[in-house]
Amino acid sequence: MSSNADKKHRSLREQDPEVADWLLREDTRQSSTLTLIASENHCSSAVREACSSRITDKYAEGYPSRRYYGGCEVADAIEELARARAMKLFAATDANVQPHSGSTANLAAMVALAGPNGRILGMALKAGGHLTHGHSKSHSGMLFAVHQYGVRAGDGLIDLDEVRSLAKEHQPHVIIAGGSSYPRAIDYAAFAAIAKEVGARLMADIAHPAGLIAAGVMPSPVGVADVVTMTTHKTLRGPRGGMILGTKDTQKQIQSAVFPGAQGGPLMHQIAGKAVAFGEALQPSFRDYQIRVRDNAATLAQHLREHGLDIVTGGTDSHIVLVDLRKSGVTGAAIEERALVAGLSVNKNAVPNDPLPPMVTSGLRLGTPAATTRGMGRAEMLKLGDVILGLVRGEDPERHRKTVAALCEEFRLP
Ligand code: DSN
Repeated sequence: MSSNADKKHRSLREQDPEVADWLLREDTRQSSTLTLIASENHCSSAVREACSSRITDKYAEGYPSRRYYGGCEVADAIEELARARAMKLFAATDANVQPHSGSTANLAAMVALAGPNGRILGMALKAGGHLTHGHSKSHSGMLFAVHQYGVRAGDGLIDLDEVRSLAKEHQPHVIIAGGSSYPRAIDYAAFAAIAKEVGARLMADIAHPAGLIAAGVMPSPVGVADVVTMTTHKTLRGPRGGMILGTKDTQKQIQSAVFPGAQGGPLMHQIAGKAVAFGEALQPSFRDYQIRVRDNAATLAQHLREHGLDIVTGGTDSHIVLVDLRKSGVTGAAIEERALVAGLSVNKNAVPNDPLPPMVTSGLRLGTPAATTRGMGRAEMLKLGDVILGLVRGEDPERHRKTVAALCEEFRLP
């Protein structure tokens, strides 16, 4: 073990070598392999430091200046700082930084806007939406009357005429715009117009493109949608967690829906990490990073396409590249497994109208946030594209291990 590894988790290793060893193994796994999982990223050591600070011990149920426990003066200051930075970053007039996750943020926003048993219209998971947008196995599908829209069979794009006609037919209280494997920019103004036509509220879920949107690299729903939900750990490159942006009008409803509605005490250490990440995202270098994330995804998509793979929607406007493997005769699960042998983490993903079940799938979702954080650019995307192409062609994954290992050696974790 290197002397760096020796220094890591030193006190934990003395007290609990078993957990410390697993954590060291995770350090090694992350540094010696590459993640092209679109929802993953590597946050800074400053963010990680904030998340492992003593404030993890503090209960702070309530909101700044209105807590159910004493001794919250530091918690108040940190939460207000996180909120102020978030509002500046997204040009929003309200931010709730307490949601533990994107799922909790979505649940709270839907309860606030639709009420229990309300009607919601969201994108189906199998079309690129998210479990929490009304899937029958998620609380959203159990607690609300759900209708779902898909994407056009021909080009894989959202069909706004279908959204409008479903909205007119089902009169939802809330329409959700956003997804977890939709690679294109969303026309939030068109969604808002449909919502207005039927008297619905619009919720934009930007969990995936939040960082690109914060940096002005993709269009923002802030000021267009009634509420905007997100995670803080994907393209936004912060700690694991969720956030809801709204307006002065929605502030009270959102606050009660988050606490006491969906959660108890906020995770103050994560909120401290969010404050640090938002501070980082306000720096000019964050925009440069997001431009590279988008450009890298475009390069990867084009390279795979030029070499015969089908890319859903023909390309990407974001960090996501969704590969349709149906013509290639391999499943998403098979490529995920081969990629792991080569040292790459990717995830199998349904493509629109996928005939295969979710644990198999006909697709592969790739994403560039983490590789870009490591400093990779166009040349590396072409190399990684070649690795993926080789794996799809059925080449021995061991053959590609060296290429991936050399990239990991050259482009270190932050
Ligand atoms: N698990 C996240 C993703 O991969 O998109 C969303 O929940």
